[in-house]
Amino acid sequence: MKEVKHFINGEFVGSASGKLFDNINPATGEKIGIVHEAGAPEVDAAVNAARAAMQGDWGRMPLAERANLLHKLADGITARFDEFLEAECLDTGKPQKLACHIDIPRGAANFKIFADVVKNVPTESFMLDTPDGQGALNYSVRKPKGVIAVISPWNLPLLLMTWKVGPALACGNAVVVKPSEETPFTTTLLGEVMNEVGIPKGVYNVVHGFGPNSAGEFLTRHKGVDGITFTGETGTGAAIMKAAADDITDISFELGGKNPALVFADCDMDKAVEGTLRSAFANCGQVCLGTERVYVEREIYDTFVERLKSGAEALKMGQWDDPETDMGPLISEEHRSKVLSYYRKAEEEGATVVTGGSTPEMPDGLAGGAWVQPTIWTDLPDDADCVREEIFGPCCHIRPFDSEDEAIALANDTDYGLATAIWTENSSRAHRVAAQVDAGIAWVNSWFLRDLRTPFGGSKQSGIGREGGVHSLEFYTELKNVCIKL
Ligand code: NAD
Ligand code: 6OD
Repeated sequence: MKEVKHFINGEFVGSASGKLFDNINPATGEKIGIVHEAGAPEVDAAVNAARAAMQGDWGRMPLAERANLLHKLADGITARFDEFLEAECLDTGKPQKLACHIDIPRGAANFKIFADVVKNVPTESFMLDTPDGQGALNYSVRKPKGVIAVISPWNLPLLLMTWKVGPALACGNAVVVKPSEETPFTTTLLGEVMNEVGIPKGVYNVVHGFGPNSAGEFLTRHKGVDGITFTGETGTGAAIMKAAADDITDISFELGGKNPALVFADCDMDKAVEGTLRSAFANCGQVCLGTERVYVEREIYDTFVERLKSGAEALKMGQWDDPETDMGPLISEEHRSKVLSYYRKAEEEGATVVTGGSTPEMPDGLAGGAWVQPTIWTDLPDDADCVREEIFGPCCHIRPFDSEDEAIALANDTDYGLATAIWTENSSRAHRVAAQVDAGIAWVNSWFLRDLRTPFGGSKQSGIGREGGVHSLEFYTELKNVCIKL
């Protein structure tokens, strides 16, 4: 049983209140850890440590040295790959097949990429004409924003947390991270690596706890925080935005999605089926970029539905360390109740259940876990809740379309705008459709293929701002213009 403490000013500390909560393995339902819950004193201490780091060695460190440390940090994660892998898989139940290709390598890559990005950012300058003919030189200076609060979710814990901590540190900020209460392990383990590689004390701090009236809210309302970067549900984003409004604290939000996949008759069917199996069921459907709405051109609709059904039924559920396992459980019993309530609702709303729709029989040892069947529906009306609301489970609804215009209109008929996957071998169509779907990212003949130098984020209710590559500097730095009269 692990005891999970906060990581403040380079040290692992418990809560003054003595308040603890359980950490549950979602695959088995067993308790695997007890976690200290931060109150206002721990959040204060973490923010103060971060502020002191900004005023100390970290704040004065030359960029090249900082970037070098971030490369060491990435190497430190890789050196302890198996520990990170086990910690992440126990916390989430996700299969090692997924985590060893995505979660852990990205945890390291997120530090390397931003260390390299910041070293190559040019300084903008303009010469201004002046009446005396001498002119004035304008140039911009970038400064770290200060203390950044990072609030992260449970679905890709290390990946999504480092996706924010990487650019924050590369830009010279100090951070206080509040990981999801469901997944405290890897964020805490990263504290050990920070110390091992010599990141100065106070640069990376972690406080554990919940959202409202707990560590999350105390952090987002803290006056010592200069920026809040949040990944999670749209409703939580709204609550954090209200908290941030009191002090006009800057925000960057990556929120929910109800993403469409558009499958045209001119697609490569094998690729489209394989890609949609991943975009609907990877990580047990708990990926914000997942495609819970699948639109298929009518002439290939029946074949596609049949092939997706066979693929879904072939997915093997099991323990994280079984190399054959394709799909783990949902994150918690509470989340399973939510997903199962949508499974029931889909039937009430008139769905034909193509496959799944319930809970699977699991063997001894896994029977207490949060397992659900991968589920495919057809025949739901466009205004059904199951078509409009983010479910965040291994499920999708498939609906036929008859023209490109109809496909685009269906794709955009949503409050969200995070991602889309377009399947077509017609490159003109690919460009045309990608341009018209309202989404932060449009994948063509792929899904979750990420170049970390590109802008990432959502439109509409899927987020505010873009991060990735140089775009991350918009949030993690403050720009100042210097105007020198010559
Ligand atoms: P969540 O919003 O419930 O929680 C996210 C984090 O916010 C947790 O650490 C939680 O403790 C904290 N929190 C909750 N209420 C808070 C409050 N009032 N003040 C401060 N902090 C608070 O999200 P989740 O259930 O952990 O994650 C799933 C959601 O995240 C889905 O909606 C998914 O689409 C979204 N998500 C989006 C992206 C993206 O890039 N757009 C990526 C991953 C997940
Ligand atoms: O790949 C990323 O950088 C990213 N932010 C992915 C988000 C996945 C959502 O679940």
